[in-house]
Amino acid sequence: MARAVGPERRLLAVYTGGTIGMRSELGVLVPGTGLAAILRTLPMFHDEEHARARGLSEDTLVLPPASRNQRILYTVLECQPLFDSSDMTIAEWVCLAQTIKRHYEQYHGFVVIHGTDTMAFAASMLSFMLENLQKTVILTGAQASATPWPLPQVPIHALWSDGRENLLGALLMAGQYVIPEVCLFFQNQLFRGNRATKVDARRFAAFCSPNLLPLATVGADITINRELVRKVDGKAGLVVHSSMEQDVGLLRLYPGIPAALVRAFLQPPLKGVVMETFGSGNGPTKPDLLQELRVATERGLVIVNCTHCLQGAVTTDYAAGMAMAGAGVISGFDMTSEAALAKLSYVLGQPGLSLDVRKELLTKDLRGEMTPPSVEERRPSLQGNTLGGGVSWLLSLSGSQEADALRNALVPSLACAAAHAGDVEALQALVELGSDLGLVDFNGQTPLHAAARGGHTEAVTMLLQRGVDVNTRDTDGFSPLLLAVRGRHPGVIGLLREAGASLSTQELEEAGTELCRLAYRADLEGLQVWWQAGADLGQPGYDGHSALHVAEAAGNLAVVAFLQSLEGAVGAQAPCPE
Ligand code: ASN
Repeated sequence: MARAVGPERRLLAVYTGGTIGMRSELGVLVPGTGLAAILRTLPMFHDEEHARARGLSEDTLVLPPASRNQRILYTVLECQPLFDSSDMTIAEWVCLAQTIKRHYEQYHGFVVIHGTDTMAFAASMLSFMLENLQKTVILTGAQASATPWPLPQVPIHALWSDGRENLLGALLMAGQYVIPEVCLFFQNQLFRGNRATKVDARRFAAFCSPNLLPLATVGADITINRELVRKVDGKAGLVVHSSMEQDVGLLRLYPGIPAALVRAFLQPPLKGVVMETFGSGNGPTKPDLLQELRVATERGLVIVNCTHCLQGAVTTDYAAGMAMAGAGVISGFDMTSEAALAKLSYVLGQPGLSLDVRKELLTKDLRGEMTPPSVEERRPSLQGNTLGGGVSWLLSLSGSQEADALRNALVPSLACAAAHAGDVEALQALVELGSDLGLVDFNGQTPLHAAARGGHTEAVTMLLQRGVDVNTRDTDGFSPLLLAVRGRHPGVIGLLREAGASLSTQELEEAGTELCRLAYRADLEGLQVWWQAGADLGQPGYDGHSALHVAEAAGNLAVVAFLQSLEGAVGAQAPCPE
């Protein structure tokens, strides 16, 4: 961000419509043409004397001097047709972005005069469409004028119009400063466009930026929050992304929302949805609703979770938030719904990307639109060790093919480490980065093996919900179930059995000797977990003796009683859970 230098700063003001230029027709406000002609008659917007002395062309207006040795000249480009912003769509905003691109070299900065109703959507869309912006783009407009109804004249003429102050402020900010972002100026505050949202239908303070301080505040002095303003990205030229996906939608959950309604909404041709959830990203945990979400995300529909609260971010603090993540819904952190919708449209509109890459992009801050939790916050249990530090660094990399390849190679081992530590949050972070938790590490183990070995029921549940195969064998032929038996984790064994896990013939045959050893040592608990896993406790050991023979010979009466208590004693297997 810098103070603009030079005796003359040229701006293009693109007038798209909105209350600022509306006229009253049959008692209602409709977009009005001729804004430039009106501005020409208002001394605060045009210094006719200077224009004549300077020999400026008819279409160029000039502000009275705002500082010594600098004049702000501007041209109003009136769109045809003009819109109440309620009628604006992605197509109009693409045209707007292309207009800025067409005039990019001729002007130092741009002001977009827009209706307030969808201005936050417009600012968010433009922020993604305009990449490598090196010049200031500011959207502004007016609230409904406070002039008694019906309006005798256009609001910018009306005595109580906020439009004059807003437009003048936007022209001054864009003329005097280089703020290489899409911004929104309203009521003396300059917001990052994709952080702003409309919060009032009548008051002049119509917008706020709930999760980011204003970039600048205008009072007797202008205060710029320099550390917040984005830095220009080298010398890269402006790129306009016109291929925005139009099949994106916004769904607000409410208590008791029927699963059938959610299903109806999530149908093709929809490709992406911003889902507004309760509080810190929580939603109903009804299995039928979660099932609809899961089916949709598995079909490739991208769902981004945004809180419907004005302030705050999506977390997985609650089971009700974790359930959303478990259904494949991506966290939108502290994005406004407007920004999330625009980002979805941009990310899904990019040609030639895989679904995983698109999902990964959605979790990253692309235009200052969100504050993702720091890597450390996301993976608390991986802090403090060398693997965690290195991997955190790698996961934060993007853009280079080598970095992506390296990261993909490390993800299975990292996922296994997280699963073995029972770190569901780290597993979730990997999911949000687009990682497949069903991939195997160098031992042929999936994270489910690691979670089972570690006895972590929560991690096992999450992995099973994500569809990790319950019967995968590692390079030694071991299943997650066998590792849970060896680790003596009855809770995990129960979950795996419910999910359809069974010991293989090889695992069962090899169990005989182990069962005898346990019987000899009077290890009742050891025998019980084998039984719970579905082993035949009558399986003979290497010398043909069964566990019961060994227990009797060793005089281990409790073991004998246990083995005999199993229906028909030896030979019985635990019933498989339904
Ligand atoms: N309906 C108007 C619009 O968005 C509201 C306004 O600009 N204040 O175009």
